[in-house]
Amino acid sequence: MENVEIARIFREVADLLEIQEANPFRVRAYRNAIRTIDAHAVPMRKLIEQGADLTELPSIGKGMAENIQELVETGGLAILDELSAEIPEGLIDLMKLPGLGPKKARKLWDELGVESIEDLEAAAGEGRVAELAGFGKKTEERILQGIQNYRTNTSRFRLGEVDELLPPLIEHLQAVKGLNRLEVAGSYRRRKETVGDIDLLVLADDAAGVSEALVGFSGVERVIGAGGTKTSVMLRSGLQVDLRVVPPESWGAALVYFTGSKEHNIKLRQRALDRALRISEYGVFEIPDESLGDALGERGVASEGELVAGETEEALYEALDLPWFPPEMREDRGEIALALENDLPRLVEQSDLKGDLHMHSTWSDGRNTLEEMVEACETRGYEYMAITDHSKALAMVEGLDAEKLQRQWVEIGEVQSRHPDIRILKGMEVDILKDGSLDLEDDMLEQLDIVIISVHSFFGLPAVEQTARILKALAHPQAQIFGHPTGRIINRRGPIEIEIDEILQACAEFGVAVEVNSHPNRLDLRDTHLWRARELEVPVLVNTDAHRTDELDLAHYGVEQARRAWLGPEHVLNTRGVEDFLSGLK
Ligand code: DGT
Ligand code: CA
Ligand code: CA
Ligand code: ZN
Repeated sequence: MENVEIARIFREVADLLEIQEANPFRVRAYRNAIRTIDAHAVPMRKLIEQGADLTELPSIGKGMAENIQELVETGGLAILDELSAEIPEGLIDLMKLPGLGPKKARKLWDELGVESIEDLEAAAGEGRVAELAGFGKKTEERILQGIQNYRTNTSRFRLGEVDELLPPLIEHLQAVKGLNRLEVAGSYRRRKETVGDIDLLVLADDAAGVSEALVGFSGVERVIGAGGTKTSVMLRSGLQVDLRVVPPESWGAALVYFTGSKEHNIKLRQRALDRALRISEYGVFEIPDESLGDALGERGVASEGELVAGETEEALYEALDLPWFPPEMREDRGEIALALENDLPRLVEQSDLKGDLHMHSTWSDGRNTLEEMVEACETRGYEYMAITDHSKALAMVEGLDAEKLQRQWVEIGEVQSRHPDIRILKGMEVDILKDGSLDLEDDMLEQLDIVIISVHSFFGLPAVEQTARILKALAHPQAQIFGHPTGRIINRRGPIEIEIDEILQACAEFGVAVEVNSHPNRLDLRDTHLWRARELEVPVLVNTDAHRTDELDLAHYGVEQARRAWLGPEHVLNTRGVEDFLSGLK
């Protein structure tokens, strides 16, 4: 850890403290320390190695010296973890925009309810930012420009971001006369956790009309190319959209081709060639005898041959003696070989879920009351659910200690009697402390129906230490579910350093289930890790970690990642009825 990194982390702490409107002296202590550290020629780690007394440096008091020591020794800072857990993640992003410091971010949060870059963009687009005292029209313009630059620099979009950006465009296109079908293909359709660009396919009577409509969309920043059946534009959000107009007899072939993945397509092409067939985005064609083995024919032009299939995906696959593949499976991870040996597995679906076992209420950092969460789960047709508020280590979100937890149980009892149709399980998201112990007394843990254990601090521990910490927590007799196991926030915070295979093997050994946290910023465990969990027969739960009733609807993102790992309902514990579910937990 170099001085610049220490300074950067302290700057982040100071910003977050300022957002929190913490004591100004505390904020200043960090800012002054930053100046000293930035200016010091010798790395702090060297000084510590040499046993120097850091408090002899200007503006470094005892607390600051301890912080530096903690950073150098562990790579992380508990106070930063705590602050990040308390403040909406999106708000931290706001401060990466030029001209937006903590004071302005706080003001946007307080007065306009802005909690993310998307919120800010919407507010600025409606002119609401300019109306705030201290902002004005110029600032608003600078903010919009800043958002654009920020997006171009983080080049892949999270699936959840795309789901916010796409609907207005799709609505706009669907208003075009004679547009018969529209489908988003590419990685978006395969439900990859991040998306590079958008591949739109349309079936339309008037190709030029669709192209014009796309170019004329209000969110377009510039046109990359337009001509014939292909149009590409860059949206102001930084998202590129490639649109193709497809003839009806090729619809299925285009859908397969542009859904990809490229690797899946290559396997299909090979299989076609083995059958003397040629495959393209226009269809599957017979290769005329005279040009066999020479895809370009003698005159250097592809001789088309007879169209065998192309109108539907099913027909295209059938021409290759293959079943239709769910898009999530089209990653060339052995799906074709699997199909040749067996019927494809029935993948888990959102409608299989019978309960959600990870959510917060106003008892800790949730927005809705416990009863509102219960009602929302009932509305979604769940048979059971668990309230899993934070434990006391997350002091700033008012995590629950034993006494408060017992008071929560009284309320659960009351709410349960008012809502007899859904089973409310008593749960908690218990922090894994730095030493791997759990943040709640054993006798309390024993009384809970659902114990999720999660990391919310010391994200920066070195791999050996981090793995040992988690292994110890997993071995606790009351640990049932490992929540958002890697702690990553996509495009923002990397995963904690753990030996994932060792961890999953321990889960299998101890009977601990792993969560796929469905929040599109997390998707944790990710698809490849879920794949390994399946191999090791570690039970999986699809949870939302909802902090508001509407976030209960995010479950589909978790289901999609489970499908990418070929998980069926038999692998996902919360597809079972409540008694079976509970007996499947440790
Ligand atoms: P992305 O946009 O980076 O998230 O990933 P994709 O999978 O959407 O890739 P993209 O947008 O470059 O292309 C869309 C699909 O088009 C891709 O999944 C498969 C197909 N494709 C693109 N290039 C090739 C190629 O060179 N060969 C074959 N067979 N297919 C391709
Ligand atoms: Ca794409
Ligand atoms: Ca593309
Ligand atoms: Zn958590």
